[in-house]
Amino acid sequence: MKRRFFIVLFLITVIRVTGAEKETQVTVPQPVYPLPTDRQLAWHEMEQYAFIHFTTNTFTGKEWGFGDEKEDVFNPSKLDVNQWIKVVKAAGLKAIVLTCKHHDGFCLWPSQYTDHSVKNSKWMGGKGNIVKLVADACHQSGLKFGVYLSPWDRNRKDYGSPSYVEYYRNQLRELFTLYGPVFEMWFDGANGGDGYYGGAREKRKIDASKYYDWPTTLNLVRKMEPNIVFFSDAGPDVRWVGNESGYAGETNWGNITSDSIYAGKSGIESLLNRGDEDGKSYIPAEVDVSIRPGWFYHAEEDNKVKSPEKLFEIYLSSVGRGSNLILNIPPDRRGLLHENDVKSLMGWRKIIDQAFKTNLALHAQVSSDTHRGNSTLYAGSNVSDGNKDTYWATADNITQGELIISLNGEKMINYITLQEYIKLGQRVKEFTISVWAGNSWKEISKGTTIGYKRIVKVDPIKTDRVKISILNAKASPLISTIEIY
Ligand code: FUL
Repeated sequence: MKRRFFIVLFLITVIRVTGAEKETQVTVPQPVYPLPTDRQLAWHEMEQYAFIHFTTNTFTGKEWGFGDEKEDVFNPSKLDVNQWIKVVKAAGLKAIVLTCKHHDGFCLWPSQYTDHSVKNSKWMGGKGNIVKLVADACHQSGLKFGVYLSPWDRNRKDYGSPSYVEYYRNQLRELFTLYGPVFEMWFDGANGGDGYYGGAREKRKIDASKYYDWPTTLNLVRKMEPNIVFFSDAGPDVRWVGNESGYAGETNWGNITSDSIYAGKSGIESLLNRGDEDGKSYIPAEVDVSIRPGWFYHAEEDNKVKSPEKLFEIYLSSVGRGSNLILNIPPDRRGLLHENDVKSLMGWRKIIDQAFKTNLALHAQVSSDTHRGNSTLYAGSNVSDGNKDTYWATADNITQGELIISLNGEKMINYITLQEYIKLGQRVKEFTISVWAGNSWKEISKGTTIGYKRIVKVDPIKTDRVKISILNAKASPLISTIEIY
């Protein structure tokens, strides 16, 4: 009897010890390469910001200035950068990327390397500096500042020869030393060929992949601004999404192989739009789109400003598909964001605030059919704890799993937001969403990739339980957040 008692006690202890060991021995999931860098992760968190297109085009009515515009035409009558900041902030945008120089070559700051700038315009008697005004106002108000400096320059006489590349680099040195910090640098891939070119008025063709010698230029900027992200067709930090209409692919991988997408190559739009599951680098897409048909302000487009509803649709197909949205709002000839644009932006903000007001999943009870090492470290509850650094994970060999979120009673649901813990690589390839419909599960949506964020809009439905099923993944799925609205 006594012996038996000791054997039972011994067994209980062994089971307890192995249980506890299991808990502590459970390993962190292996990364699935390629991984995002810290600066890309910080960029993801920004989600949406403003693009500001402003140059002589605003006053000549063009979209692409030829390069022969007189400096005098640039003359905003009531420029107020603080109005821009106020609107941008109220719209929930986190930064401004400014066209410091567009293809026409006119510089919005008094560059020491050219006369083709604000210093020779009538505006403020040649003493004005738009870049400084915007950079300072952004930094003072907690917005980030980004630089667009068109590589193609239709004004410069030496465009196409090596001295122009030196000119371009000198301007970058100037901008980054005088107006930083800069969070993003936008390298436009456009190169239309013809231009003024110091009076030559001819067509010039360059081989974009060689002429600019990008590695040297990027190195130079990176030294001045180590945390900057570079946008271009090919990255290296952020890629173009392949269209200017406001949507990333329904399937959207951050991964892509960059040597297949160098700037200037045509026919790669759909690859840029969707990325590549097996891509060798992590280069997520940024969605650039204008609130108006054109990138620059034209009075005749005052009634063609995108509606709040259209902007919300764009939000769902950009931020809602794991990309960042850079929304262009061009100032008018007064130097103000036009009333119609402001009205649309405020309406858009209202829709977003309304749609994502109460997260029904926050701190909700979550159960899963499987989780890594049976450890609470990787339990389903991590997706509803409001902490993006904890996540639900399965064992290494398991690429499927279910999470059931119990709501506090029956609720009407419209949107479900899913996020992967992408620090260890993007993984999910296929998922479904179901709701409990009285006595069985009803599938209401299915999708492919999740990535940094996926917002799924569903037909409004009442339920007290939502099930997320991961059907396929590159490796064990890691889900950090589920929100339900
Ligand atoms: C394009 C440019 O040609 C447009 O003018 C605009 O700047 C847009 C953002 O990029 O490539």
